[in-house]
Amino acid sequence: MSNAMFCYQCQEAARGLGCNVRGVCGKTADVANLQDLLIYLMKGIAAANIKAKEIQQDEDAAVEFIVDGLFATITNANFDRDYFLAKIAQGLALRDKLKQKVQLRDYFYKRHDIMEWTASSPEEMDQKAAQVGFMSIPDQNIRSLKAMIIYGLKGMAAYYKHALVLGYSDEEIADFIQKTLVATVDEELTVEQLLDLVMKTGQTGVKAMALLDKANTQTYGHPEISKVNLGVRDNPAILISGHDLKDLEQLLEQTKGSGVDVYTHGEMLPAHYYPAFKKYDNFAGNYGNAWWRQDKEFESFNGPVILTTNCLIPPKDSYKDRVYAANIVGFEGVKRIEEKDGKKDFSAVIEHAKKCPPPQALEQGEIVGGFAHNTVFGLADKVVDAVKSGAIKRFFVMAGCDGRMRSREYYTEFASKLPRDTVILTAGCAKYRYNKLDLGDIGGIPRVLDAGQCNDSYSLALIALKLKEAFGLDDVNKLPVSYNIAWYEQKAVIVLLALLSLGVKNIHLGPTLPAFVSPAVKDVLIEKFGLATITDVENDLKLFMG
Ligand code: SF4
Ligand code: SF3
Repeated sequence: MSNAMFCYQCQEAARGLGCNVRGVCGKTADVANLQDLLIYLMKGIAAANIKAKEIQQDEDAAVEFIVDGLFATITNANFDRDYFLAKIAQGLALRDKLKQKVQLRDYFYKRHDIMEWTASSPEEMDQKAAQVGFMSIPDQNIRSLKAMIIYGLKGMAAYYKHALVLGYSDEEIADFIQKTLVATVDEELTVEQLLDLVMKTGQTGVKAMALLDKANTQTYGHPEISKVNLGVRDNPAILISGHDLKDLEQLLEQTKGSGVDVYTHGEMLPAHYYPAFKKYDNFAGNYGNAWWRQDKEFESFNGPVILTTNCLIPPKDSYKDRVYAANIVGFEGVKRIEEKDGKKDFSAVIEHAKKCPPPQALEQGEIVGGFAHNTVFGLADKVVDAVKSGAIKRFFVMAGCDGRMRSREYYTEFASKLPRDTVILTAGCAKYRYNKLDLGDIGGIPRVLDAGQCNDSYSLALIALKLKEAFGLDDVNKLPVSYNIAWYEQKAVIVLLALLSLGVKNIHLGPTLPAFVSPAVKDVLIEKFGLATITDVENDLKLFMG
């Protein structure tokens, strides 16, 4: 098993370059390599499935496999070697089955290694895994663009998966993911062609986010302005984290009347904004903050914790036996909640909760959220009047992710020093850097408008487009809106590409630019889109407020 790896997919990449011994996230070298191998294998599955589609022999299982596989390789989703070994064995069988179906047909990748390689033991998988990562692409700029595309696909797959579990699919998105995965094998693609593919990834990202928005709002109603309790009650409880609303729905149904409360953590907070979940008396509130504080917060919660998606950090022994993983989440020794016929049985978690003391209070009070597009459109007249009267001078889109780095204190300081006639539009776990500051309101409009999870960033794009229409402008960039986005994992990559594809310019991305952006690619992004990073609060405020 190799103890060398290379991963530069997240904002915390070691030294701003990449992790090469062990991930800052805790991912071991063997798992990082197996994730690379899974991506490589999925290119072969996609190539065969695309060909099989021409003779109506394609498999839904291939799309599901690819979507899950991409999702499982997102930062802080799955650290489990056995998960990836099993997935790779399963994937090889799937690829070979598809190969059989299309064997008489001629196609470009027929003799390519993505179709030919095989491994029958963990050792052989480890060996192959060490050869197929991004470092196998010699040219730095080609590598950078292919990485941007693959990471964008990972984010897209995550959003698409959430739509799929709610019964919403889209052939165009599924085809795009497969074709684009295969395209990254093509050694002939030029920088220009890859840049074009980056933009197409962004455009399809918009479609995936729109589909998820439709799935969520048609299933659970439009988010509405809601107060969320931050304190605790005196009952045993379960904490649910990640982004999967269907898991939450099933948990609420199964805990109803059991005497066990349910609290949200991290990115599950916005679930409180949906009308469908308000009917559950035991849906008690939100506990804690963003993902990276889970090592302390899961400890003091006292009860079991369910991780439905990223972000999981390697659990401490003191609470590891209380952690349950669902869907694509995995960690060695952590119990799994399996799914049968689209249903999950949480009874073991509920029984576990009953034996635990109630959570220890971290804070008190309430926060307000629920400002997704439908709510904001309802306030549109008020907002437009406030802008016209000068009561609101500027909007700041501060969506994205939170993370461990000290430099992220910038976002708390930035939010608190923003002039009082500005409004923050947010989504994703980045909000925890300022959603508990008392920033007040402007004529009844709160100064922090939370649209929801990172999954709901689409709302922010719709709001910008609606404002453009309300002010009769021909270009979103003429709006009094600035973008100061914090990123961490690959869902933020697809959000960024989506915004770029919608023509949004001058986005500031921090706390640092991605390690996978090479200097030459960075120059292109600066020149074409005005992409920038952050400096210090005083400077940036001056710059943004012009
Ligand atoms: Fe490093 Fe981030 Fe990759 Fe983890 S996901 S190995 S922290 S670059
Ligand atoms: Fe957060 Fe992991 Fe990205 Fe969904 S939970 S925004 S980092």
